[in-house]
Amino acid sequence: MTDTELAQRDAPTRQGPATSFRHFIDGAYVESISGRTFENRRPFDNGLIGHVAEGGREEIDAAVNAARAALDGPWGKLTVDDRSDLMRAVADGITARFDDFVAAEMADTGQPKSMMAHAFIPRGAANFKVFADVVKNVATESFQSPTPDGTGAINYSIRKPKGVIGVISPWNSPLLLMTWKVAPALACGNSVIVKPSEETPGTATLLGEVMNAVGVPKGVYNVVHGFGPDSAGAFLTEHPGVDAITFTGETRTGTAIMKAAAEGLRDVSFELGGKNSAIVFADADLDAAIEGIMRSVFLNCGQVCLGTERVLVERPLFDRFVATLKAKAETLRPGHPEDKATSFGPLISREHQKKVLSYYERARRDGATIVTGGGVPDMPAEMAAGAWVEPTIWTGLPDDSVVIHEEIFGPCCHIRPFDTEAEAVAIANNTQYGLATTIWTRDLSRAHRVAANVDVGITWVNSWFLRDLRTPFGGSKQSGIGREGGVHSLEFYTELRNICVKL
Ligand code: NAD
Ligand code: 6OD
Repeated sequence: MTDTELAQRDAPTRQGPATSFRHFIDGAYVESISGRTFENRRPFDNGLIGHVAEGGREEIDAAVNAARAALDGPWGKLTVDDRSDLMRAVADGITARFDDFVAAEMADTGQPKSMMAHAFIPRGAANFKVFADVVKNVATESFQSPTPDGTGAINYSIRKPKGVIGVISPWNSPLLLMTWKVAPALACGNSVIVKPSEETPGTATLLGEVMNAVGVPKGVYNVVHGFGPDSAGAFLTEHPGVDAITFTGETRTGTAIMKAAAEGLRDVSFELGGKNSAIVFADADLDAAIEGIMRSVFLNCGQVCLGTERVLVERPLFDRFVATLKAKAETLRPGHPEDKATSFGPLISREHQKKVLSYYERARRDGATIVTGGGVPDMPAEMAAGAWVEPTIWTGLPDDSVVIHEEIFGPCCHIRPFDTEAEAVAIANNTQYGLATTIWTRDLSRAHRVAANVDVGITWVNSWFLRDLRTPFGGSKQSGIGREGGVHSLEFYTELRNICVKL
């Protein structure tokens, strides 16, 4: 049997009531060495999807060895063109298994099927296509240097892969966020060990089948499941055989990972939390602003790092804006992810539901006016055990409320009036985070001015989450370290080496 046939034979079974999610190491699906597994449950009804292998130090060792051997083997010898072709094949492989990816992500996240099918899964494939092109089209620099003997020298640089990359990803858009890192890492010639979120093991596992099917050499893409502290996540970041770590998740997890990476001076790229603002000026196209802010607050049940939790509205528009957003929010329909009428999914887990509801309670205690929501929706009995919360809008919170300063990561926002542009910018910047903002105005000079003054890595004007994958993506302040996207990803996933030739 070939490796691919073996891996296909060993692929996670999707028949019967429970699916197993095994590690994917050295091109094959493997059981938990310790025999420990944990449950994976559906957020919309808390039903069991299956059991996930829990990785420990031995699995991480095996994955690091496989990843290192891949670099020393055929993978390390491929030309850029060959790698680029393989990345395109991976993209096509995801598309060929589109329904399986949609089903896996939908089960793990509980979000509406339409959202998976139209946005998040196609983006997983697009990530591989974009970086297949990027690596083929980037030149390196060259300098001519004078020398005392007059003959001169030429300097030119070459890019080398960093080596074995640890990829630690979150649950809120699992395939998109994981491939946003895996695709450039592989396109640049690295090998990867992915530690997907314990909440969403599905698509990372499935991607192993695609890697084998299209002929990515074994050991290039590895997946080890598990948790963070004292588990696969921490063991991966602590492993001396991991050359660099790319992480998306909470800011405090980033702090722990950075400490681990300090040992051995390994490089990190961090995409972290946010408490993003939207700034709506009175001259904005109200319909467009409402439509954009509906998405930025409620898409993915508010679990988007770029999402808006603080809406600032110029006073003359304030009452109308609040009433219109309330009316729209009340049209959101929670329901089964496969139901076409569903426009609103659950939170990722009952644990996260508890956290979000604690902020709903805190807002009440801090004196918020609850414009809409604030609780748990009535769901049909078969979904009542799911992690549901209501879309929620507040006004009237004091500026020092934790609800305004801490990332909630739920379908909620506070709307606050402002009177001047300077005040809006000051409020927007009054946070430890600096990920994204969205500005709504018809005055383009003002839009450019405000965009330059809000301290965030990503600003949208009259839009939100419009992504060109060639652009720099990342956060300011405590929202991240480094930029990924287009050629910027090459800065992290490769090392530039200078070669000086005396003529
Ligand atoms: P999280 O930090 O709890 O977990 C993310 C990943 O890190 C998981 O795989 C987890 O198992 C792992 N992990 C946890 N502790 C670890 C440790 N000590 N060592 C190694 N790995 C560890 O984040 P989450 O709850 O999965 O995701 C939500 C968070 O991610 C939010 O804060 C959100 O803003 C952020 N996020 C940021 C971006 C961005 O681009 N800036 C994108 C998406 C999500
Ligand atoms: O679109 C992307 O590249 C990206 N990193 C999105 C992040 C979404 C956060 O939830």
